[in-house]
Amino acid sequence: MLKTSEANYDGLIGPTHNYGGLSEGNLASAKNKGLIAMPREAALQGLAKMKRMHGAGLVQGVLPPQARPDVTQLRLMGFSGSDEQVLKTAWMANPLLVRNMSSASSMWSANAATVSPSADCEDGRLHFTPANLSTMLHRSIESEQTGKALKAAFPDTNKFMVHDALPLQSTYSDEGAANHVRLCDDEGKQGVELFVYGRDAFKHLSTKFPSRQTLQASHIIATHHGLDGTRTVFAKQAAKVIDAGAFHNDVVCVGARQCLFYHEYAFEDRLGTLSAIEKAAKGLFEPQFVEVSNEEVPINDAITAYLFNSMLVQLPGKERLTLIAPTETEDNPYTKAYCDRLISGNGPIGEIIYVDVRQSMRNGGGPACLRLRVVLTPDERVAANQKMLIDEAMFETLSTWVKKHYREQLAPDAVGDPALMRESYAALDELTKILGLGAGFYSFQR
Ligand code: SUG
Repeated sequence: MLKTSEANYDGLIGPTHNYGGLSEGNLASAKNKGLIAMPREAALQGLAKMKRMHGAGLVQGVLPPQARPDVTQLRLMGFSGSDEQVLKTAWMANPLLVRNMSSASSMWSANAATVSPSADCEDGRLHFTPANLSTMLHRSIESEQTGKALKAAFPDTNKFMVHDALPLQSTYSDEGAANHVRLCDDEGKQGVELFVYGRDAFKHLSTKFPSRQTLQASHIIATHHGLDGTRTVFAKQAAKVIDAGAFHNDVVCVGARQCLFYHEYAFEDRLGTLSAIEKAAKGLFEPQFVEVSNEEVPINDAITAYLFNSMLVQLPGKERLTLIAPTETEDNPYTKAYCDRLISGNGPIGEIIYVDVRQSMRNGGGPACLRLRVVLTPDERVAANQKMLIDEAMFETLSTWVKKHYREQLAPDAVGDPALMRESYAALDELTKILGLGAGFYSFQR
């Protein structure tokens, strides 16, 4: 019998995947700027992770890439003519703008939206708020299409509520589920939602690097979703970890079920945060805190090896949780030694699986960045768009599609090439049918 469980919706890596160095404060993006990217390999790595999760017994969904370059945006900037003319003239006038309009960044679906399971929401529906991603230009153009993709994946408005993104203004900066953790006894029961913000927009900035999530945005989302205030916690991310390169909370913290796994430096007020979680969970479950000290894993190693950007999952048939970590965590002596100790102990995490998502990692996107968690009751799962779920057959179809359409290599300047635009749009046009997205899903189809 089906039971309520957590599905992962991964962002399918798009054909313009490249290293543009567009994200200030994201150390990998800055370091790898200008490298030759491998879009085909990147997309296949992402699909291999999805297949593995499906094979391990989890519900696995997929969200389509967005159309890039985003010619609609370039038109708003004043460029006109055919799509090719728009791209050519924009590239001549302002290549950096075109680079921003060409990123495949919607692959990091942990930033697609904040999701609250129906068990937590007052109206009993599953709520989504697409993230406005207002801090980074190349990401600030994602939310409208994300909303459409979520509505295509979760069409029944009696069961699902897809809100509009918050206004595109810095007070409301929102980066979605990457700054949100849900803890619970069992996925189907009421849980505790933890919102981690980098700054209070009404106070002075305290970080050198951008803090992309505001307290104000988190408050509004919790209100829109109809969450119970006594079961909701707002915690400030430590300024020093943002400046060390943790541009989202999910670079230093991940949680699942009763377990919160985090670096000791993650929160500005560590003890206050833990006791607020304990208070919010009272009567529901006993939180289990797995804290990693800076002595065991120095913060800089935690960030470069992306230990906490792992998926923490409850695999069917396993007693303890499994950490799906990037291979970079295995390569780093501190994080590898820590992981070995972790699973030999008797805490809530009992197994580690390392996955290769190196192409995405070079842009600062680990296994957890690539997925949006959606808790689905059996009814909700049936109501979801079945064509956007991955099984063996869909994995084969999508792998064949990638091999047919994607370039093997891509230098950042290739995004000014109209041929790449034509290839990408042709690929996405075919994808609309594969995923049952409906005609006119992409603006170039309208
Ligand atoms: O927003 N990188 C993404 C990585 C997002 C990772 N997501 C989570 N941690 N949940 C970002 O910084 C780099 C693109 C470039 O430089 O070409 C980029 O957008």
